[in-house]
Amino acid sequence: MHKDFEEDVADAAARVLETNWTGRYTVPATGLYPHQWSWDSAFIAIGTRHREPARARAELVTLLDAQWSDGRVPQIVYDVGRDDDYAPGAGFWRSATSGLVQPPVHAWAAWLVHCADPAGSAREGFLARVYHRLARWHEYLHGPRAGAVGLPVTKHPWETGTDNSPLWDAALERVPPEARTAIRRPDLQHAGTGERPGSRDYRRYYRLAEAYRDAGCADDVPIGFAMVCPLFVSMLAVSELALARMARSLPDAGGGAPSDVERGAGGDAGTHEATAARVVASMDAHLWDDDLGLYVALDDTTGERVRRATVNGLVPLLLAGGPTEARARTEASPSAGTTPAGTAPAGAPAAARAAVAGQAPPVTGRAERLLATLTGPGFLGGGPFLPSTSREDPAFDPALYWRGPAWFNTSWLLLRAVRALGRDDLAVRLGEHFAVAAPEGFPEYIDPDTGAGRGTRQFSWTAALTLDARLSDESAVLPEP
Ligand code: 9WN
Repeated sequence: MHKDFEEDVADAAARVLETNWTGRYTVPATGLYPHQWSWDSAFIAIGTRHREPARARAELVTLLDAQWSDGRVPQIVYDVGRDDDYAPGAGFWRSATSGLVQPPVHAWAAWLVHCADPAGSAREGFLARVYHRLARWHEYLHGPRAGAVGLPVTKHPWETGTDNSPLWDAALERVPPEARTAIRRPDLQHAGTGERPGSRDYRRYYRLAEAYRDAGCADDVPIGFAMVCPLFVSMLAVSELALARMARSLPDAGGGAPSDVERGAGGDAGTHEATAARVVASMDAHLWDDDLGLYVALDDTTGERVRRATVNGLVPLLLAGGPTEARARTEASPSAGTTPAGTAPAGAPAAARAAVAGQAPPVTGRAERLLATLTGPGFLGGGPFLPSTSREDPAFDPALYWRGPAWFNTSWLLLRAVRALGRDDLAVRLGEHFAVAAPEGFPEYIDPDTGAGRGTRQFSWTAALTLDARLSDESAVLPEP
């Protein structure tokens, strides 16, 4: 692509982020989403780091300032002055934040933000400011949120970030579509007909949110929805590995003596790696679907796997060389935490050693199956863009929110995964997604067949991840500064 065009795109993306910046955080979209959203801020920081690294750090610090005392990082931090513009708002929650959460992309984002400007990060003591808070966030997920197989459960479709994915259909069916709250839908003013969840979905969403709120957002009270999502779990595993990187880097980044870091309240680097390996092993054992060739969700209430093919189930490809290899890495070397940054333990398999060194690991086992599914007829083999729900799933709808449209964050996640695996051909394919962002006005999502924009426009993570896809040449999921 022509260099001037590339610069125009980057400038246009940066302008969207500038417009949506409030001085402390970036709203996902000024009309539809006028508050701070949790995983949006992580993706936004990943893009903003290239041009405004201090602002990227501030984005994450602002979010973490809203962390609850139990460690949870809330789904939404409200601008109470705009409480009428999005529902449910602070009035519903009787709190300045939502009581729900979203996928834990934050530690990974913090590490990427640090790597983009290590000197500025060190000057601000950024890693030291965020590390323990991020570790407490993960402890909340591993503790009160742990389900039957030890993986964190999401208690509401909004917590998955992929709100109306068919993965949640069966569980939602059990929720009565009756809420006590009078439901307002300001969202419908900002998206086309047939692009947002319907009123029956919303009555169930409110019913669940009311039950959670009325239980004081306590996690030991069953509210009728508890789902393990492969995308959420993958983000936790990658983010644990990011915490390990941070723990090792903290002395250099102004975070204190090495002994504090290794034995700090958040746990040492080796503990984070062992936790990541445990998460991956459990995902591997409980969420893999050999017929579909991808990971699926698990219903923690019934113990049943939800056998639907969605992009959520491809995201574990990020765990370089496939989850089996990542697990083998730590099992092979219980002393992994004592190895210097940038090296892998001697007993680690080739895939893990290569991933740590930032080289393409050999593609074997489940990674190979996931790549076959990614390129198969349900996903990239069936059309130009990566749909949120497989083209072969009965619920596939190219216009409706998470039931078919291609989203920029999931294409970005898979782009990072295939780059790390050295699949440049697929990186080019997924990169094409970002070529339509600027011409379509940085839409929230696109039609997976035509690339036509859908949902709201000037959407922050679309702009941020377009910037990152264009400006970052990192090939490792977790690069070194
Ligand atoms: C509910 C803000 C959020 C994203 C979610 C996306 C959508 C909200 C909604 O917008 O969800 O959180 O009202 O639809 O599904 O991933 O974080 O951009």
